[in-house]
Amino acid sequence: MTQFWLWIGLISMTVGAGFFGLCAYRSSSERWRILLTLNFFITAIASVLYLAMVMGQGYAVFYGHSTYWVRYLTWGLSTPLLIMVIGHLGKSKLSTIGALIGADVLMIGTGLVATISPPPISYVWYLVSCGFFAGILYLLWVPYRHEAERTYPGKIGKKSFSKLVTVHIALWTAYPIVWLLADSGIGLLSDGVEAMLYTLLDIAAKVGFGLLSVNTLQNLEDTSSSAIRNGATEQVVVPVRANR
Ligand code: RET
Repeated sequence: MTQFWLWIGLISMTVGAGFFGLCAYRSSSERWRILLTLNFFITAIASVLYLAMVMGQGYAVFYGHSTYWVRYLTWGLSTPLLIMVIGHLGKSKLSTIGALIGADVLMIGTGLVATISPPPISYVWYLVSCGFFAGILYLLWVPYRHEAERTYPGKIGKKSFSKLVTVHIALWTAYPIVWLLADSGIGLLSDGVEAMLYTLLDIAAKVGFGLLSVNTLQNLEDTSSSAIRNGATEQVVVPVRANR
């Protein structure tokens, strides 16, 4: 069962990377190219990870529990890119993106230490990692959302960023829950179910979230261009009236 889900992961990530890569190559504006290139690398990193896991690499047994430690290595690379995607969409301040990436790297790093430590020390590291995760949730929900809504005032901006942040938080929150239920934590899930859940989460958080980010940029651009069109009409109408 584990092998089946790893293959599903490899195929989905490769298709996703091909799609985002092709779109990035064909994109007409810099804003789109940046977004699609980031999504390409997020899925490309994941396909490399799944290829390694399909071939039985990056796997080890620590203190009686088995784990694909290579996941943490690739999460350490792909999650900062996911943060850059949302920062790019919201035109966030560098200080906000920097804080998010800092907390993220520490969350994944301490999560890896939790995974390779024996209990009860593993739970101490798990809690430390959850502390950094709580920092990420705060940064996304408060400063990030407010900055983005200030950049895109109006209904569409508010709706787009609330949806983006809510989906992001919901998906990311599932990872520590799986960790706790799997062999790394209380051991309630078999290796096959763990592989299935992580694969489904990875597909949703990388390919699904990538598609959502594309949809969000499309909505934001549609709103900005209709605002410019409305503004332009007023500028044309006003001088014409004044001349009469
Ligand atoms: C761990 C265990 C320790 C506690 C916490 C975790 C959080 C992991 C997260 C991973 C997200 C990964 C994504 C990958 C996509 O490329 C390390 C499981 C809080 C949030 C989105």
